[in-house]
Amino acid sequence: MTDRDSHAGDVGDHRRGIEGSLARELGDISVEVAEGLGRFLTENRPAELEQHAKSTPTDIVTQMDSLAESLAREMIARRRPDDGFLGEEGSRSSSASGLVWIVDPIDGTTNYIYGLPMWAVSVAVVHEGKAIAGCVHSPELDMTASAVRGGGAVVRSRGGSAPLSTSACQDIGKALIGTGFGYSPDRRTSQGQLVAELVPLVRDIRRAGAASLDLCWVGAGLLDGYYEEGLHVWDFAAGALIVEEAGGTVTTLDDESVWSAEMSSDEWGTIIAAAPGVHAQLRALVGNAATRTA
Ligand code: LIP
Repeated sequence: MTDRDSHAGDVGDHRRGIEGSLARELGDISVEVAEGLGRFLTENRPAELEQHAKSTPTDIVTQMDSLAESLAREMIARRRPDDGFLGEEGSRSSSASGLVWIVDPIDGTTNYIYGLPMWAVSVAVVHEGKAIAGCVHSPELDMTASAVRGGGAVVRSRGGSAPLSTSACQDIGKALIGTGFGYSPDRRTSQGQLVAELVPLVRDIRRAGAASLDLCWVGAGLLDGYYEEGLHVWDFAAGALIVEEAGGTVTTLDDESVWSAEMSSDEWGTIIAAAPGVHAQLRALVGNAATRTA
């Protein structure tokens, strides 16, 4: 394809939505950036991490979060100079192309600080507020999950690769459900009360500490569902696309789409991601429990 053709393809894609070779190129870039940050974060981890509190004393950012976000911005700008950027640690730039890259450089920062393996780099690119391609890469778990809208979701791990598909679970009482908790004590109190309501009604609960990984595990059928209140778009943009392309359903508690042209940095309400056989049951369970514990 000549440069002109690729630019023509760019313009055409934007008018009719992003598809075909551009979507695949964006998917490749999301994997390249996520894995590049993964190498940086593991190979350059210092003996001592500088820790600064954000919204609460336990909501921490390290120098590695900030450095990785800068690296993501540089890598993307080299390949897609006209695209916008929105990062967890404050990087923002407007888009001249209609595409915006949304990056959580370390999802699961607490796990990264403690040396627990459940942390990941999450990279997504959105067009008109809807993820077109995305990647969640976990260096410590040797896992790279990625998806292109309309092209399915795949995982590469331990030298092999396979398509992702959500579980066949049809009964919420036998469902393994992931969740997470916010950083504010008040929110954690209500989230703790809610999870206590759910525990006897599902198979079990898992709390790993990284939304992007929880979402990948729903896409892989390793969890039957996941819910969490108070995420930001950088936590879920790539993982939600992976769930959808793996055959799962992702909505808000009110059964609304999680894709919004706003794609702001604000906190979201509760997100429900699940295999199709239990999404409605999980949403009802969480909704009823939230009403009882409000
Ligand atoms: C994390 C989320 C996780 C939530 C954690 C934390 P961070 O994001 O991915 O689902 O339960 O409390 O918010 O702050 O590590 O990027």
